[in-house]
Amino acid sequence: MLKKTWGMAAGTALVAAMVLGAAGGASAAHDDNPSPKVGSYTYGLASIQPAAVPGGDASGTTRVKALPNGKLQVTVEAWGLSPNLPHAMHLHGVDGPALDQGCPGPAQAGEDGVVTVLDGVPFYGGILTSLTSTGDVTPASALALDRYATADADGYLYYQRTLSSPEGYANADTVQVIVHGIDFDGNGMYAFNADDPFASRSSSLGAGIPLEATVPVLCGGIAN
Ligand SMILES: [Ca+2]
Ligand SMILES: [Ca+2]
Ligand SMILES: [Cu+2]
Repeated sequence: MLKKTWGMAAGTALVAAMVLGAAGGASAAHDDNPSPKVGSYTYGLASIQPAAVPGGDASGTTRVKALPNGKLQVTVEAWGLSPNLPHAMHLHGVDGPALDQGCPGPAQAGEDGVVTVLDGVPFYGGILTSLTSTGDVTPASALALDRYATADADGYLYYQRTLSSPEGYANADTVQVIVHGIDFDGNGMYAFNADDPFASRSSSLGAGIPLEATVPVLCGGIAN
């Protein structure tokens, strides 16, 4: 389980490194938008990691629904995640005019063989909204793992929350939904394990954060 010490440090690092300003001017229409008042966008969530990365083979779906009252309902369903662990999830977006870069894939892993959070940023951008289950949803909660949905013993995760005024609203048709967290060594926690080739590594967000806690697993968006 998470240690509060690095969890807090992680939040700070994320804010410093990744927060983008309010999403600007996204106005692109979407083929599946059923009405001008209710925008509902359904995405498939696809695995990001190369096949050689243990625990990276997951799948899922998500629906981002802009309600007429200005709220945003986000639903995430996923299979094949690391079981019995919380999974940080965010709406990511690229700031500026509607611009969707799609999702990163195995090709973005580079020499270390893993697609880290920062490897994916050129594609999915920074964090617009933290998809926590309770409390704050700003980027400050990016790694508040005690408030994220937990996958069950089979690696199934369900999340639904109606957000009052999320930054993701303006970009509801261009955001990427990213699900994070792989228990590489299967020991039931996100932690450093010097004996494991993957669990021994640090997150791209900070040397004190285990790669396990932040590594992106699933990505979905309009470009999929
Ligand atoms: Ca990499
Ligand atoms: Ca582990
Ligand atoms: Cu994220």
